[in-house]
Amino acid sequence: MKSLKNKEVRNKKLSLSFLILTLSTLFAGQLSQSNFEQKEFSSEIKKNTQRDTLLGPVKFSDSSEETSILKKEVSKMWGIQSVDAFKAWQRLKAKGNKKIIVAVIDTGIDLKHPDLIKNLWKNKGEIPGDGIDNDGNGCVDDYHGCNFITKNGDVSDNHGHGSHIAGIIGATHGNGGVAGVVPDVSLMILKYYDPKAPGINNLVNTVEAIKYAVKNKANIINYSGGGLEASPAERKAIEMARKAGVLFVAAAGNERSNSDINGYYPADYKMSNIISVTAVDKNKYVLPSSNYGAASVDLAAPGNKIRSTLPGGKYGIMTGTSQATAFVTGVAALILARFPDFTPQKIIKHLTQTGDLDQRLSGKTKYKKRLNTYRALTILDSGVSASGIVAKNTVNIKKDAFTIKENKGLTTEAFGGTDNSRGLSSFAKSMKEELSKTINTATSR
Ligand SMILES: [Ca+2]
Ligand SMILES: [Ca+2]
Repeated sequence: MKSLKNKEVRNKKLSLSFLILTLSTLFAGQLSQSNFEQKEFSSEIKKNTQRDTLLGPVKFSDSSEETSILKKEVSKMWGIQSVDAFKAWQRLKAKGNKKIIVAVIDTGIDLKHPDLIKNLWKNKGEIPGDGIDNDGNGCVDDYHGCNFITKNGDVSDNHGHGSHIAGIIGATHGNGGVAGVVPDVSLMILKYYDPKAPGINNLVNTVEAIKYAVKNKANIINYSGGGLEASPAERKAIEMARKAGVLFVAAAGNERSNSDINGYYPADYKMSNIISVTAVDKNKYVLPSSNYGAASVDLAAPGNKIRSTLPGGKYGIMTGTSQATAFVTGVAALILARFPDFTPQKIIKHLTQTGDLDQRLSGKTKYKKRLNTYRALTILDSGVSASGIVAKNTVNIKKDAFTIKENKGLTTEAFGGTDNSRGLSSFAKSMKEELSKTINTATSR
């Protein structure tokens, strides 16, 4: 009976395993120089030890042109408004720090995008473009990151998902485009998925990307993807990240499913360095497509019709827990820039304890909290021990869980991110019907 029920749930999960994504592209805004000054890390830390706990209204005292452009950017971004990021940037001067490295494990990035070009991580051990693996790490010319499909530094994005996620996290401010949560940051681009490379094992590439991020001293890993089956190799890689003090921000998934019953991985490994994120809309309701779980999902963040960067210097809208995850990653980077000694566990504590309490999240997330940037940076220790924040280290691996492996009758491109064992947590709307049609091709990994 139970297995039958589980089977039904899984079938339901799969038949609804799509995510509504709308692309509406706009031409790139005029590139202008960002005037944000890079402060010395030490003075930043010193300054940031001052704790502002006043939660009054925002005052727009800065009338500079830069602020004026930023306000225009933010006016088109409901998510940024919703998470109180503008207040944190203006009042606390919380802009992040280039020393904070965020690994974005995704479809790559538009390396030339005016909003992203200044925030790309640089591998100091590698000479770009000489065709030689200078640092001997197995990836040739991995200057801004690595493409695990081609084993080289070509991390260009021919899907759009990765560029979108990178922009939510770390688009620079003030050029008239979009505003990232953390405008000063180093984005390490790790490409695990390419819609134009059929037959690639996304899970294997994911595991390699996690290891790369840890070895190259990323502080935070953003993983806006996942799959229905747990992987010991993936878990081991995230364990390696945990030991190295790397925070792992993971999408709860878009399976319309209760994650307390049906795991989605890596979000649901129940490890102390993983924070699982679901998505809310402008009206602060969890999206019907988003996974939820009173025990499994840690935090909610904006994930519906989110405006960010797209390949070709463009901008557009996407929806899903992927986007929500990127918001949380951005705020985590702001926290780390402000409190450099924070462990992943303490960052998770801050994110989950300081958010906006909302009963609409009851039964949907563990703490009924929605991400709030300003509060995460100003409210300290609310008396809950770090060990009380995350679930115990017990893995509920579903032995019979399965995932979509084949994509019969479809091109890989049309099928989006689910042709292998790890998929993106937001899909193009056009893929919706195709996914529904081919859902019965699912087999175990
Ligand atoms: Ca290399
Ligand atoms: Ca090289």
